[in-house]
Amino acid sequence: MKPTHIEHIGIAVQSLDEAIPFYEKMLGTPCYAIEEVAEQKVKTAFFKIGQTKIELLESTDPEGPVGKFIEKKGEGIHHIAFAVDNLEAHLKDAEQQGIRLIDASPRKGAEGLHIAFLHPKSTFGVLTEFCEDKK
Ligand code: CMX
Repeated sequence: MKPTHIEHIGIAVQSLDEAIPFYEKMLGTPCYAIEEVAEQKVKTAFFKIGQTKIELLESTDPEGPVGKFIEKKGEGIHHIAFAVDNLEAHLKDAEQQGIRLIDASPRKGAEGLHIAFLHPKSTFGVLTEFCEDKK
């Protein structure tokens, strides 16, 4: 496994309407995209900081992963995403090292990326995402 960089940091928020203006001011850059990912039961908003993005996540369903996270832990950092060149190979490698996979094979995430999550119980409490941009 050898990620190339931190692709994004996901932050769970109650309300994008409240969080977007705050982050625009704090980061000094506009939110450049808002996208609903129905399969993940979230609405996302993106900011670019150098090579890395901040992804704000608002839940669209209390039973979705972000809805449950906020209910349990409150707003805050939800996951960290590493960019990789060969997602399938990284997943195989992770599995061989005994890391518990949430996604055994890649699926489509926001911004057309191919993504897969590793379970936080086998990554020292941090929900970890690998993502690959095939464009
Ligand atoms: N970070 C760290 N720990 C987390 C966590 C997170 N984001 N989400 C859940 N956990 C922990 C819980 O605190 C709980 O720990 P305890 O057992 O010690 O209390 C444990 O994981 C189980 O949590 P749960 O609330 O019972 O939730 P589930 O097991 O049903 O689901 C998880 C947890 C991680 C498997 C699920 O959230 C998941 O599949 N996540 C991946 C998909 C995702 O998060 N999508 C949203 C982002 C999409 C995007 O970026 O586009």
